[in-house]
Amino acid sequence: MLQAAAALAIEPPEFAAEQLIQADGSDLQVDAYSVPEVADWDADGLADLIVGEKFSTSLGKVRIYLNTGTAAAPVYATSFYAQAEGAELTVPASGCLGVFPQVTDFDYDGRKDLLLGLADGRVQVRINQNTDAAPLFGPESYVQAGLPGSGQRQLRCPGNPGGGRLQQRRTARPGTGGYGWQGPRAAG
Ligand SMILES: [Ca+2]
Ligand SMILES: [Ca+2]
Repeated sequence: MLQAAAALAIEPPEFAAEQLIQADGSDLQVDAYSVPEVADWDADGLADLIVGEKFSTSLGKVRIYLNTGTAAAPVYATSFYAQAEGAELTVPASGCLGVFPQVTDFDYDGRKDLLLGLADGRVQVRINQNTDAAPLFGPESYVQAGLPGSGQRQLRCPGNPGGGRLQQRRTARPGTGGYGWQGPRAAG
């Protein structure tokens, strides 16, 4: 009862006046429909900005703004685009979404990968085929939903023999309290 009362007494957060993030000396602005995420892209200990954009009527791209300042006072340089298979990574865009990027180690190999939310509702996976500090991504695959509660999922990898379907099982990550996926990787 006392805990419930204490929870009700929590004050809502108050925010300072808005400010626009600066990059290379001016307001950071992508082509359209920015979708930002904060992640340490180059593994130097400083959080960087990863921004999805609608590049054109039918294409979405992912821009990277490296932090050249400090953790407490980030300074962002000019951007570059995430690369996949030797070119700029692009996804199909539509309406008000270019791409919704999420940086995560999807195959749990210690190197960051990209999960990309698409305008058509699918979730694309791009596995990092280079180092964690200089990510370069392989071909696309898509998250497959398994049976509800089964703890299993299928990944579709177009270039993989045998129909391109790979099965992974959800397992506990020792010592982390979290979960990961074990089994064949989508690409690599
Ligand atoms: Ca960084
Ligand atoms: Ca990985």
